[in-house]
Amino acid sequence: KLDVVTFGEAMAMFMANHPGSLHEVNQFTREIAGAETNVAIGLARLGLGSGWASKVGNDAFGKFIINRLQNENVNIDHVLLDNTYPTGFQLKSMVLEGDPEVQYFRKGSAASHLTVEDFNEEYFTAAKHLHMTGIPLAISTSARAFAKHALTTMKKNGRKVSLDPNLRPTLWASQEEMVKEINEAAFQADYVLPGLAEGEILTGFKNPRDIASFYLDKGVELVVIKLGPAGAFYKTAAEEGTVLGFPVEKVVDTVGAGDGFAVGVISGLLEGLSIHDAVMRGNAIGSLAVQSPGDNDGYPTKEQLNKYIDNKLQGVN
Ligand code: KDG
Repeated sequence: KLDVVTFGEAMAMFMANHPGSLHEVNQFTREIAGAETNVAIGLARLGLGSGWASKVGNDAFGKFIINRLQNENVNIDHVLLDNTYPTGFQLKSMVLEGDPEVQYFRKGSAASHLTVEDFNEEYFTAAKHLHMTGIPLAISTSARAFAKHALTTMKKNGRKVSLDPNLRPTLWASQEEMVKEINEAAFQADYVLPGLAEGEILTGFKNPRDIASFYLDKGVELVVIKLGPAGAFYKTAAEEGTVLGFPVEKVVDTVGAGDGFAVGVISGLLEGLSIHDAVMRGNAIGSLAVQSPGDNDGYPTKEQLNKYIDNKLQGVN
């Protein structure tokens, strides 16, 4: 039984085992990357029915991704195996502070060959909720068509849709096209979850309240703007507020925090929490994510999450 479905490109990820420029690193650990698979894994860890639809190459990386998702209890009934195109991969550096360097090897990947014909309406509409990001809109025209079709089909069937812009300027031909395409999709979504810098690029506004109003005016129900360590700002037509972030002693790797945040917000809203508490759950998972090296290895089970939130609220570490 699916609660949430998502789709996109998963990659094998080689994470540097020591700091330095990527071209100098000799040792890497293989992991799985992909914004949407991160979200699918995070939701499944919390016990939700979570499905991910895509295409992977019929190769070692594709099999690795499938095995990982199976082990994480993510439904992969609509992951297609492609005999022609390969699974993409990426390298990620280790940094002592700031964001790591990421280099992609994904052009022409199996996932970028997703087409509208690969879309399975029955599979998608079996879920209550679609989570999508801006990345499939960027990787190819056929994947973009798939993404738009998924979004309109889910809306037509009365399902909720959340959209994380996940701006990846290097995957787009121009900033203008990126802004236009992502906003067009965001206007159809129910929940829009940008980072503050992303919101500024997409709307031209600097203030979280103005960024949120830009989307609310277009019919979006809820906008949540990620403020990094400061937490997040949320706004609907009826309410708004800021939820403080969870303090973190040592940031190990920032990638995957935004996806963890989405896991918290989506699962919280599906479980009927107030917006404030769902955003707090997002902050909690985001703060756990930055404390571990992989994208998704810090995401908690339900029990770990509840314990973490309770301890933080009581001021215990
Ligand atoms: O959000 C994390 C992602 O950026 C990472 O897993 C890789 O999906 C990815 C991408 O395309 O950048």
